Amino acid sequence: NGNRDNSRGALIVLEGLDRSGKTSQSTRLLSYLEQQGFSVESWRFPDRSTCVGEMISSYLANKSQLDDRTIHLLFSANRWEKRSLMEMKLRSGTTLLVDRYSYSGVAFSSAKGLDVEWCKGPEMGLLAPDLVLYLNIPPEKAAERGGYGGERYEQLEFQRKVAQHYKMLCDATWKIIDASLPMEDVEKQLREFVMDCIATCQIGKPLSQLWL
Ligand code: Z5A
Repeated sequence: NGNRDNSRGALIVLEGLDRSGKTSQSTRLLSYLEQQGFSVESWRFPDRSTCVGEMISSYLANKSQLDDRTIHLLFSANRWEKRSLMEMKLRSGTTLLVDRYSYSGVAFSSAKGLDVEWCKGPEMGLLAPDLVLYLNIPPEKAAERGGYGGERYEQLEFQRKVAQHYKMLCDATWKIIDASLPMEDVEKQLREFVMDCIATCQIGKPLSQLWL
């Protein structure tokens, strides 16, 4: 790839509740695509390695308290600080597999009671994903997987609300996958969607902006 003018990498996002299998599937997809010879990277949000990411991490670990709007804006800023790098990678032909993105931002904050449109505001103008893989799992079933850790938001009742709020964000770029199936079956479905998506980006699908 990379020899046609408008050829680019694909922006592929994995979304879903805590324990839905995003990290596992993104690792599997990464090695599959590497084996196929694609230029590909695996990213995740929050990116805890930046200064903003450290503030988010401390909040999630309950080591600091922040107003709901403040933490919402920090999650968003954490995506904005990676936007130009993201665009550069995509334009140079690298496909990005991104574990959580703006949909997590809006679903989690609106599940706390913030207005959905207000939540979308700071996400507008970020790069729009070419494909969103939503790993769909009943919150009860996700909770059974290894149990929740001690982070904020890792509570069944709250995850139920988040699931409802995710549903409101579903658009044409979403594929909903049954994530309660065995890992191999989930992976097989994801591979097909991903390969199709990469092909359309290679032939020059333009990059677009989110929610504008
Ligand atoms: N958050 C936010 O509020 N606003 C934002 O803008 C963003 C995030 C970006 C931290 O995210 C929190 O930040 C998150 C949302 C909020 N809070 N919650 N909840 P994070 O990314 O750091 O944490 P996470 O996404 O919740 O990660 P996770 O716990 O690692 O979940 P996962 O990646 O989806 O699952 P996994 O690690 O691949 O799998 C979990 C376990 O299930 C593991 O033992 C697997 O072996 C097992 N598993 C996976 N798939 C299967 C299948 N198919 N069958 C059986 N068992 C399986």
